[in-house]
Amino acid sequence: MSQAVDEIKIGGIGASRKRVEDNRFIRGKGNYTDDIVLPGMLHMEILRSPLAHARIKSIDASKAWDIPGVHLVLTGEMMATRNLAWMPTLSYDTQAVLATDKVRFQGQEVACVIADDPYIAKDACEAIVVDYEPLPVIVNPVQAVAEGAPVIRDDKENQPDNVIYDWEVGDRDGAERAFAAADVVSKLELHYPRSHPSPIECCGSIADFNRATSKLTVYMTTQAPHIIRAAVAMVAELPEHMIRIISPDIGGGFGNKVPVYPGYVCSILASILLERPVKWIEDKSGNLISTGFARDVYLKGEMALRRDGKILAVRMHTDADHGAFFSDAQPSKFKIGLMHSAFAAYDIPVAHLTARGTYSNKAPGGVAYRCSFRVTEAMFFQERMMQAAADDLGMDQAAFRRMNFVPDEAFPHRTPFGFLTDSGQYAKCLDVGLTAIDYDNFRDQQAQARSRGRLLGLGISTMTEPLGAGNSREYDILGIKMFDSAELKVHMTGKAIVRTGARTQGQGHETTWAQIVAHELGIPAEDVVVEEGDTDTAPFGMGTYASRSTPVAGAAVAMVSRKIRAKARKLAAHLLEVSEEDIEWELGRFYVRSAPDRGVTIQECAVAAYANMPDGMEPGLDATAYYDPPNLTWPFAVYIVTVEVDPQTGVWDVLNMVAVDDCGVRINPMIVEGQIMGGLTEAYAMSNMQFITFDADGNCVGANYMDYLLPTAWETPGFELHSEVVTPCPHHPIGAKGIGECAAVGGPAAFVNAVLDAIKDTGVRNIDMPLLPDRVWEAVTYHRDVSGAPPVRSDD
Ligand code: MCN
Ligand code: CUN
Repeated sequence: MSQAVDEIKIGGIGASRKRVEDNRFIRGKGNYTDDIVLPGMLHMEILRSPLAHARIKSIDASKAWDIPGVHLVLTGEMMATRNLAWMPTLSYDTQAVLATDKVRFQGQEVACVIADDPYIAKDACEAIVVDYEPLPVIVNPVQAVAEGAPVIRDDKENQPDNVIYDWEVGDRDGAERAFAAADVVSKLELHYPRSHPSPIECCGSIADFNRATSKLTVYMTTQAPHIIRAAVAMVAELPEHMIRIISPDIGGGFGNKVPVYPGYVCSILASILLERPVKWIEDKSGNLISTGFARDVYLKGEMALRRDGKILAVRMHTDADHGAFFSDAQPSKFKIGLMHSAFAAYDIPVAHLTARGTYSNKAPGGVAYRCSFRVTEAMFFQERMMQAAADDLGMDQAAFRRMNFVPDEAFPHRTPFGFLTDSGQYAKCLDVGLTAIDYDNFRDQQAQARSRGRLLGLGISTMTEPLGAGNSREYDILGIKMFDSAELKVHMTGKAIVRTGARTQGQGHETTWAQIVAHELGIPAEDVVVEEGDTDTAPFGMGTYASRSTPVAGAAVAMVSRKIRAKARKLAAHLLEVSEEDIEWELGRFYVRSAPDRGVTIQECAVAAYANMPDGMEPGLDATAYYDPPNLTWPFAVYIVTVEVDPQTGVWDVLNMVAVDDCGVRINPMIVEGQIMGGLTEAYAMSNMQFITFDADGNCVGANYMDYLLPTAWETPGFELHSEVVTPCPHHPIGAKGIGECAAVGGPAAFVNAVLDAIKDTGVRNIDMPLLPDRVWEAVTYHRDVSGAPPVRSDD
């Protein structure tokens, strides 16, 4: 009889284990960057530009220097003498650290004050006099390429205009032929507005340079400590071993904490100059106005269709507004991220995508916010286009999708843009979703309601998305290949510590990585401590974003556990006095094949690694694994929403929302559900209420929490989650696929599709997000599309 330990009881894979990190979080005992106080620490505040585009004629900081308690005032001019006025971005562009020649967006960093406390520093910022000469402002790609447009990046050689790149992928001629042969061509044009991650904790850093040891320690909110270490080594020209980046608890990242921000660089330089620790903590308006925006993409495209509903080809064009600096963190060779993952769920023979990126007088942004490199925009366009095409054909929304899905038996499947998808049961997921929402019945209700003047709508979004940023053949950032790592040390008592190159920001890695170790070794999850975020102790990794932790670092945890098991097997053979070939493994225990009662536990092997190893064996039981995934992971999701729209006010309410996610094997089902609910909440917020944009002068409109609304439990609709469909990832060691971003990526289209379905009789094809009541009302009342693209009037 098996004597294996019970996996669920020890908190292995499949156990909805409570999150261990919550023990400290719900007691208020988390340790965030702003909680850290170092002896002799000073405080830094940033002076930001009130104008979106202006020449700097002069900066007079003399009054700020005179304020008691001020230790240092940094300006662009001073940075320039140290070659630090500009820094490289993760997209091979440059970004101003502190402005020298011009300011290029409202909120841009102009000067910094370092003082005894943050209040003195803030007052001193206000005492700095900057003489600006206003310049014409650009807030969208049309203005950026207009005849006679001012050149925003006149600091750059070989930059005669505002175009950053023109890029294309796919088969132009093939698409041309398919469109010529189509029965129906369906078209759609829309704008995916800027959105903002708004984590509870803003960005920040505490730089601590020790002249005696020449070591620089930086505590900061980064999602990717090792990338930051590489960037600091480049910018500050310090050797890597003298730089230690520590990312303590993070109060939400959502992509906001991937880029390198000027505040980090300034606090580091200030600490080097003053030889004292310098803390910079961004405030909420600073965060909303100047850090890591997402999206701001204009998408248009068309679909070539056969009359029976078969999709023959897709063509897409995107205009991406990157703001004043191209600072996206993304795998460098794809200029528009993974936008070309669009339509991966559908069996489409040919596709072509063109993309142009332009500068504008807006904060740099584009890629961050639960997005996996532009996948959010890709899937939004895809699912809006699918609905428009089905409507143009007069076909049922579900039937049209089902007919075009990549069928289960077609994997591995090469998408027309060249990705390889490897697994999924798309039709089955759709069926689960349709049953849950009671599809046929709802369509009847909808027809009846319409006859009484009530507007009900149903929106579907189905998608597979590439999660897991890696393999190193195709993906790199700043030339660094995208793999990840895990180190596992099993102590003498069989307790263990695991470290990875990822960095949890709320996703629960401290809980789930221990579950992977439990699954592989039979060591109870509670006996495994997880540590991430310190470059002096963690093995090298590329950090957490693109939902890559489970696909890459999580895989490394499984692989390092297997290395430990391989060594433990040798120890077991020694203890049981048989040869290794005669040993069998069951969870938590090795035994002799011919005598299953004779066995040793993994804990007994751990003791032996320190106290009774065979002659010639290296003592200890620890290992490191670097994992380079063969492919991305491709989870699949079906989101279905029903809504009622009030034609008098344009207000819409969610009636029901069903989510069917297939992310392969779920390590911790409860955490996965939390991730989905969080993502759906963000999707709802983006589609319904979150409004941040720019007026014609480049003023950021909505950079406060009165306008940019965060839904609370009160506003958030209920979600019904389904986990019936599990298609293991064929190349992942435990069959898991990423999940962190799915719902935020696929969710928005379901909400928007539902509202447009409700008002279908008006002939309106598009309302740009957010679907604010006035926009919906305008569409219903005047039967016209409503654009949300900037500029907006300042009084909107
Ligand atoms: N998980 C699981 N089984 C799976 C897949 C994942 O149990 N098959 C678990 C993982 O072990 C992990 C969590 O779900 O605890 C998310 O895993 P994964 O999909 O690998 O995503 P990451 O850990 O890499 O998280 C990044 C992703 C991104 S890119 C953004 S942005 C985002 C998100 O996660 N930011 C978040 N979710 C967030 N959730 C919180 N609370 N805070 C953020 O800042
Ligand atoms: Cu792009 S938001 Mo997440 O990948 O950190």
